[in-house]
Amino acid sequence: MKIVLATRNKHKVEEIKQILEIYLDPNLYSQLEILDISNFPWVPEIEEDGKTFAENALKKARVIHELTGLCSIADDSGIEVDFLNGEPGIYSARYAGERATDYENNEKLLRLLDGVPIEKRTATFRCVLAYVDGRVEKIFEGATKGKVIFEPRGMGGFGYDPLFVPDGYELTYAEMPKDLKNRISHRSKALQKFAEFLRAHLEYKNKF
Ligand code: ITT
Repeated sequence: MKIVLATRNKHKVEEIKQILEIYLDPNLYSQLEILDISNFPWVPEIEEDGKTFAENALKKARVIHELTGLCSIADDSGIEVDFLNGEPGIYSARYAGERATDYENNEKLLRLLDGVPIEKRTATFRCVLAYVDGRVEKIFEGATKGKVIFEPRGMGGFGYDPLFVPDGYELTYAEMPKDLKNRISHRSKALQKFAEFLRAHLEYKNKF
């Protein structure tokens, strides 16, 4: 079975593959051929003009399914900071501007939280996955709560990882071993639900 990940973010591609390997049994995982947009270089940029993670994820998955004819999964994700009324949220990738780097986005977030004490720096990382195969459209969500610390720590991961300490841990996402982030993250929780769906979906398809 071929699945196209509707993302241009290499870090997401890597994490999604690693997490699916955790949640799918080896036999099922080996039946999947996981592709991404880099396998289809002619696919144009997809504008994210939705008002929610779910709208954006569905749009990305639908466009990629229509253009490739294959099953598609899209991931729309970001961090919601309570003190900033949920910002950057769906604008996480472009918080400091259209082509902003992770460094610039992190700088902006720290600037806006300057002087805010740790107990008020609560945040939620959210991931919404959309699966589209032409007959079925499904949404899977995952969220992980934590805090935004005062300065970046750690070299792993991407995006806001160096600033986020999940509840119950001392390390940032960027300081953790990859497989720990992949077991507790917002993306992991959404993909665990997707893996359950896929297992049931394939069992049903194999019966007929
Ligand atoms: P695609 O749309 O091509 O998938 P993107 O990076 O633009 O790539 P989003 O629009 O979903 O994806 O924006 C997600 C942003 O949220 C991402 O660029 C990071 O800044 C942040 N983010 C999401 N998940 C993250 C994670 O696990 N760790 C750190 N930052 C994350």
